[in-house]
Amino acid sequence: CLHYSSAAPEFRERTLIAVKPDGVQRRLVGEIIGRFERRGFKLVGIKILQASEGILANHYHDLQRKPFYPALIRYMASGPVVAMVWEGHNVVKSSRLMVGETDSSQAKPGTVRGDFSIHISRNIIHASDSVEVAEKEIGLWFHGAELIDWETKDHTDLYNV
Ligand code: IDP
Ligand code: MG
Repeated sequence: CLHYSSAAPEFRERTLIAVKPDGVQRRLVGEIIGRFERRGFKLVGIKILQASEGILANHYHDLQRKPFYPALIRYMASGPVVAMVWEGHNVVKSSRLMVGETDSSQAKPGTVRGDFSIHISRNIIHASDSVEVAEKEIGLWFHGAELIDWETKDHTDLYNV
């Protein structure tokens, strides 16, 4: 039955996507949402916020000792961020490919970074890099009640079930 199929865990993977302050400033929010929508992923959470130092320190915990860390935190706090949760089959892996290489000058055309940015320090967008990290990041940026479960009616068009 369609209802149970669409609820299967393999179609319920989630990732955190964030349009960084440069992406918001450059009016790229709609463009980025459009790419994820057209791909077939399902938007289950979205908000605009001024990220606090606390959330950013947690989010970039692993990069704390990097020389660029202070500049990275200043960049991420320089304006609002649009945080989103997208859901679908292999969304973590697929969204990393849609986002492109960290260093924008290495990012392939057709990717968000490869189409809209030229430097590693202003690379427009964040995407979780693994399912485990995605779960942690979603918990950091969103309250459970902000994530909306909804059934897609085009499920058989997107997946072979
Ligand atoms: P990712 O965003 O592609 O996952 P990470 O290595 O996790 O890349 O780094 C997180 C963010 O830190 C990058 O998106 C970028 O904004 C910033 N960053 C990473 N490496 C550098 C660097 O060498 N110089 C300046 N900023 C960097
Ligand atoms: Mg990363």
